[in-house]
Amino acid sequence: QEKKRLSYEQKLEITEHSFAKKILEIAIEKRSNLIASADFITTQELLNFADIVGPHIVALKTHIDILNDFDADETILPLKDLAAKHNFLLMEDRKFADIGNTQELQFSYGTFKISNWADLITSHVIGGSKSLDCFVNAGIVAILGMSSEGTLTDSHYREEALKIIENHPNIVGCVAQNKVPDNILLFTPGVNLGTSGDGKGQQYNSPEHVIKNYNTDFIIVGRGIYKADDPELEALRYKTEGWQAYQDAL
Ligand code: S5P
Repeated sequence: QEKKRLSYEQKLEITEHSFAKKILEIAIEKRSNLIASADFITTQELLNFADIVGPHIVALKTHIDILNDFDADETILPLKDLAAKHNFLLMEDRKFADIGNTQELQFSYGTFKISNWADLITSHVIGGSKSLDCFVNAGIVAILGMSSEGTLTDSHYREEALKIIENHPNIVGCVAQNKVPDNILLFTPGVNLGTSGDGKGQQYNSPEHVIKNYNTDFIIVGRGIYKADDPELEALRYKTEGWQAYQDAL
């Protein structure tokens, strides 16, 4: 018999990191494994979207540096309120990729002061293990493999990256398009029910495909939801499909 995946409850027991525990607790409570990617260029759209899909998601993933009108008071304060109101985590998809000292500066200073508000941050591991020591008081979601066509994250890269990911205490999980060991939470983007690509290299699979084949813990959906005519209805559809696929895999 094929080995079944671990449940979120089982993962909660084996995980050490406080942000890994948090996202698992939210998943169990909301019966959701959905992360919405909110790739908006205005604060108003970002906040509206967060309020609408908030009840259905475990985390909202941002690219805070694409906002045309970012303002700490006008953007971050209401966003934090919405995260508290609807109980979701804030995941800043910064994809750090530098030496430790530079990442430390990028994490806490400049316009966005990510360390002040992000629960989870994404980071490449290309700078080596020590470069990740700076990410304290947040959970790192490390980039193991990318979803885009022609990515350089080949099997050799991923093998070496996984050694770093498995051994760094600040890491809660990774972004990948393949199975990973049970003690690392798996976040999979490149999820869309309507299309197989975007003409710009992005490659899509269904929630069912990634959850069944990679044992994905959390699906990350961007345009599939925020470009829909009714984003709330679409969020519910991805949430339902994602949860059903998870239950079927247990
Ligand atoms: O390999 C990756 C890693 C990430 S974090 N592929 C991705 O697409 N992402 C991000 O997920 C990407 O930056 C975008 O914010 C989101 C996917 O958006 P969509 O509109 O293609 O669903």
